[in-house]
Amino acid sequence: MTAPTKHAKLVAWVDEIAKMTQPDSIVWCNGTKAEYDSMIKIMVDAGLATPLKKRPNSFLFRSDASDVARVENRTYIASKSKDDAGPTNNWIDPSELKDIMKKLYKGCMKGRTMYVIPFSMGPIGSPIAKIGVEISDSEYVVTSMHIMARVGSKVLEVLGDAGEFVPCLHSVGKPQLSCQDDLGQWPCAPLDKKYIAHFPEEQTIWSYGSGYGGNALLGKKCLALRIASVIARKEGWLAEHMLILKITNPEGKAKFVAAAFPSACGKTNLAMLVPTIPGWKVETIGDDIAWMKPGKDGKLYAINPEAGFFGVAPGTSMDSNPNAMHSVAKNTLFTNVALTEDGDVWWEGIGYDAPGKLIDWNGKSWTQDKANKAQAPSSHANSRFAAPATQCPAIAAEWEDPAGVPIDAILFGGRRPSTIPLVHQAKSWNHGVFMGSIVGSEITAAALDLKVGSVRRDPFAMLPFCGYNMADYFTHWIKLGEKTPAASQPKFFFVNWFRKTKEGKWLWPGYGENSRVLKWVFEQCDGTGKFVETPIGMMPTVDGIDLPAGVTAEDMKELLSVDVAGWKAEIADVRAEHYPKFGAKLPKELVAELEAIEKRLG
Ligand code: GTP
Ligand code: SPV
Ligand code: MN
Repeated sequence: MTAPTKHAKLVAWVDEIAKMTQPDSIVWCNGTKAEYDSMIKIMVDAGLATPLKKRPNSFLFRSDASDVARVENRTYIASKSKDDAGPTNNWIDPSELKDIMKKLYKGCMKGRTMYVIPFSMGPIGSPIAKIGVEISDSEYVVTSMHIMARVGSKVLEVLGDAGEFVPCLHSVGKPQLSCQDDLGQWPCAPLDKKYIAHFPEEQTIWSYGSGYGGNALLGKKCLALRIASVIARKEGWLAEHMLILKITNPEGKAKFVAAAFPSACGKTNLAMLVPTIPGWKVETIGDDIAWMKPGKDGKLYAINPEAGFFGVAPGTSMDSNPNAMHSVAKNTLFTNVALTEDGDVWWEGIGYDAPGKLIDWNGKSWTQDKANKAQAPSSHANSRFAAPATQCPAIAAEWEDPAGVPIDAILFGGRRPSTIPLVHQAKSWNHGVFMGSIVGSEITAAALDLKVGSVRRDPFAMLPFCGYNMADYFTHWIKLGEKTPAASQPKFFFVNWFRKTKEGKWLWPGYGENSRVLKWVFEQCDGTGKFVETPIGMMPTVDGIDLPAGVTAEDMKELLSVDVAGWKAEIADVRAEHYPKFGAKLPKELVAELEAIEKRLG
């Protein structure tokens, strides 16, 4: 196929990669529905995709057991200097890594088609958007990119013959086989051959051996977070692992909230929340990534660079997240959930019992056995749906506005069964940066190689996604605060929906009831909230947040009190274990915040 572009650099790169990977043919993707349908047909014929009778134009995929999530220990920031990757990233010398990967890429697309996927993160042609071109030998990647990014000929038009793009190379790493030859087996390489590599100085991404999510859809975590964070630091803006929502009070006054929670800690759910408080409205702008730039008025303006949701399936129900359920009613790709006999999907926490005999995510027959608490789940804990953002009934009118939305509040959060209260507010920008820098959360199934359940520090929910030295990232945030006039600064909050009782039950009902916390956040931004000063920051008074049904006054007191002993242990851990990782690069402002909170706790 001749290249549908006169962009010499792009054509030369595609040539070079084709010589190395030796595909049977090359297809330039145009982003049309016909193209999408033809890719789906290839995968259905090859036994890789199952059409879902109950959901129009929707398909189920089952991946390989080694390929169900991001793999953090196979993800690399290959900057020239190790110090630029910093203490929290995996680093290899870029030329050494390229040598290793070139050997793997050599001939790796034999028997397959090489797809060239031009995509835009952010509305096509908008000054805030970034263009990437992904080369991939996976039809699953092509169709998923159609949903998650803006793909096709229009992007090439904007690129012209000399526009800038981020080259993103991807292979599933299973050479000598076509999609048909995969015999219905999800193609990928074994774990020790998987590499998710970033070359920040060249702004290039090389991914090998995985076909799943953030490892393979390179516009998302690789470009829009790891590479974009490097660009953002240089240019004075922020690329963050944050949802963006619009909240409107009964009087029609709106505010915009961004929130950074680690993977599988509730961003999609909060972004699509249906408030339980009458008269309040929440609308979705983004559920995973925010690019925030200071506007002329000094405020941070945020856009969602994505075009779809790649959301966690388990736990999603008409009760917990009806907007997500409506979003996945059609045109959706499901991966690693269970299949029902009548051609629908099912997963743990979907809100009703499994109807009859299912096929689980491993492809085996599975019947629900409620008496057996140890029964293996039908769906992988990190099973996901990919659905177009336009299908969300709560999508905000502003969601594609290239100007972005002015952010009033930034929330941090994580899964913390104890110590961290339901909500507290930072006293200042730097206190907010301190809060972000110490985020801790129980590890979830969103990464394959980590021990689920143990608490780890995940600063700004960016631990797996910051493309440079995390200490420099903290400094970048501090400096941005210095440049932002006080009146334009967002307020910073820390939330925790995941407190548990001694018996292991949730202390807070979460989901739609989180609107009560959002209401207090709104009021604090407006100066009308009821709050008290505490050693850890501002907190709601006992009557500052209305009690949801089922939460006793005693529970609420526990949710809204400062556990001084717990906090002393928390802060001692920051001083002894967390902050020392960053050495001399740790900004002095954060040390000052640490000393101040130690003093306030007594
Ligand atoms: P990524 O896509 O990995 O970045 O995840 P996310 O941060 O968007 O998390 P998501 O909203 O998909 O939620 C992950 C899991 O947490 C799901 O199983 C949800 O049902 C559950 N969850 C979300 N919000 C709440 C909440 O308020 N309370 C409780 N108990 N669980 C929640
Ligand atoms: C995450 O892990 O934060 C995700 C899923 O959003 S993935 O796209 O696979 O990174
Ligand atoms: Mn995420």
